[in-house]
Amino acid sequence: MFIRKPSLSCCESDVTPESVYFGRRRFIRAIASSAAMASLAPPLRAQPEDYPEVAGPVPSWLRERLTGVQRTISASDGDAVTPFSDATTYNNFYEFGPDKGDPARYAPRMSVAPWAVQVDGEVARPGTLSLEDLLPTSGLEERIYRLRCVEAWSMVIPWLGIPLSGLIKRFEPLSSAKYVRFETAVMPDVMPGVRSNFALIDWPYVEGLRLDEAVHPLAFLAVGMYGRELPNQNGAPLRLVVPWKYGFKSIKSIVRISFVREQPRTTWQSLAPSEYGFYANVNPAVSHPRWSQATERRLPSGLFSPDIRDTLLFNGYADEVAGLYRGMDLRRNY
Ligand SMILES: Nc1nc2c(c(=O)[nH]1)N[C@H]1C(S)=C(S)[C@@H](COP(=O)(O)O)O[C@H]1N2
Ligand SMILES: [Mo]
Repeated sequence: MFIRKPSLSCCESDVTPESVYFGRRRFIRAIASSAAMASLAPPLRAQPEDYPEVAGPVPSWLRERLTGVQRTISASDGDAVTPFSDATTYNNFYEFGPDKGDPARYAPRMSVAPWAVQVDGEVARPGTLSLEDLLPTSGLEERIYRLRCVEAWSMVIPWLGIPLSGLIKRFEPLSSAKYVRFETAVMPDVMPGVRSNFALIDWPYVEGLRLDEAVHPLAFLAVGMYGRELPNQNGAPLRLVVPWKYGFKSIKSIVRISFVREQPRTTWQSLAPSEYGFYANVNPAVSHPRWSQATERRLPSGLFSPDIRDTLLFNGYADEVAGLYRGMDLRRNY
């Protein structure tokens, strides 16, 4: 999602040879039941000590809650987890710059403790909560999900966090609440991308979901990954993970959650409405205007031996989420 003024341009998938569009069809096998889960070859659970320090000091209460997370739901179809070093050095976080390496370079300067989240709009219980109050004292889960960027690359990441639905229920949305809107922190002092405004983005970065999407059991709020806290470049201390949608929906470093009546204007949709929609459901049959979405490059992927795979409808989570879009024209609602 590069800017080549005045329009946005992606370059990654332009190099994908057309021949690979006709690859093998994979069967969709996702998070159906724990029995089905158990039959998948589980990836090894990551241990925190396997990974180097990439963030500032982490509050002890968070460390405590992150350790001892037992339940692991693998909805990655048994695919290998992407190495930590790739997931933390190849990032999109435009606040820190346009290059994939910029977030790892600059985001560690962001201070994420203490952190507060404002909750407002059409809810019975609005307020400003510290991250500590936002998280349950126990019962964090691990979810291993595929992450598919609209730029046609993908990873498999083990997140730690909570289902979004539980949090939403706590705020008691009113019947007038139809959408949930999320905002990222704006910290010009430590965010070169915000200062330079190279991307023409009207900060803060905004994302949104329909309320029924937001309470779907797969929608997740992550506070950690790979058995440890979130590195800043991955959206510390709190980021959304919506595995059936393109990665830009999974907004990072959230400071505000608003319950609203109207469909929110989201960042990429505002920048290039013909290229990035509100729904942004992963769909191999609906091309981006400038490149195909039929296949993706699974990272890490060598230049001369790219790991090209067929993209799956709803990123492989169709059995779970297709019902949310019954009767909708997915081509129009891209
Ligand atoms: N605030 C904010 N959130 C963001 C982005 C961003 O630029 N700013 N990029 C999005 C995009 S395009 C993707 S693919 C994912 C990447 O997440 P990762 O770096 O943890 O892999 O974050 C998403 N969340
Ligand atoms: Mo993305």
